[in-house]
Amino acid sequence: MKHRLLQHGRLMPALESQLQADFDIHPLWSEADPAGFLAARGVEFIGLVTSARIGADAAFITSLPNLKVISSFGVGYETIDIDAARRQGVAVSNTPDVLNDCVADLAFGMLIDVARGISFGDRFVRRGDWMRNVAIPLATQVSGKRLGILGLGRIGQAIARRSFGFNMDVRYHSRRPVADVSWQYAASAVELAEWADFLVVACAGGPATRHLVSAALLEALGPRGYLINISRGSVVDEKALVAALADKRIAGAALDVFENEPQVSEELLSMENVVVLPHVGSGTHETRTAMGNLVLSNLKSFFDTGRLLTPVM
Ligand code: 8YV
Repeated sequence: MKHRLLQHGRLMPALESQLQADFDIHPLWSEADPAGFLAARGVEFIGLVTSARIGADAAFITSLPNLKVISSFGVGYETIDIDAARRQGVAVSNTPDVLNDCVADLAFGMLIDVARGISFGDRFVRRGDWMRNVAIPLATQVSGKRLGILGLGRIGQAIARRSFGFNMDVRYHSRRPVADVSWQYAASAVELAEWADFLVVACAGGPATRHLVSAALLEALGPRGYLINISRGSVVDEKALVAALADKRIAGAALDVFENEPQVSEELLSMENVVVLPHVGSGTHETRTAMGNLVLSNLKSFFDTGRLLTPVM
């Protein structure tokens, strides 16, 4: 007999097909009245498949009284109420590690883009400014500069390693110093920003890091400093960021995530020294396939052995 699972939100077609083949899975999005459906039939489900974007809040989890396991697509799990899951004895897994390289690649690409003006140069050529002999502004060199990393987890370390080829000096700030790394620890996020030429945000989202990139931190980053965010929009006080960019109190920003995504403020869209991307840190065939496989193998492992491969707690 196949295990009865609920799917919260759409997933990649290949993953949806495999879930349908392996499980008795019900797509909640097909319900006209999801709350009514959960009230009537929530008891049926022992597993939930969701994603970092959609998550599962406390009310959602309690509407599934027989739930045993949540397998989530994505490394971030701030949208899942872990305390509620724990209270109900529900095991939760995410998809860490398989996306480290992919997200770190993009972070570095964004860093080079905003410093060297790759997206800007592309727009410049396409709109005919080169032909019209418009002066080409000089950019900022990347090699040899100071790279500050906010959050030296698995992704942060993959970003730090990429700096070797660019001969950059790396420091980081995390909740606490990380053992067995050679990069210097900065005592605070503001101290790190003060030192850095490029500040890459790679910490987890959620209430603990909300607006860690504050007006004061941006002030410390300064008019020659660049902000790169591949973590969560919530980490950056976006109003403060827009104000700092508008007043040229920082040099530029490259953002893959936003406070209110998919909405991006008109101010950010109008700035030439801002690179904007649609939350695609893990968005390659290779990585999304690996994430999907980990969603499946976590479920298989849980139902076979009672243990998840990559539990979040
Ligand atoms: C996901 C992400 O693509 O892994 C995460 O936490 O933010 C992305 O890699 C996406 O959020 C999955 O829903």
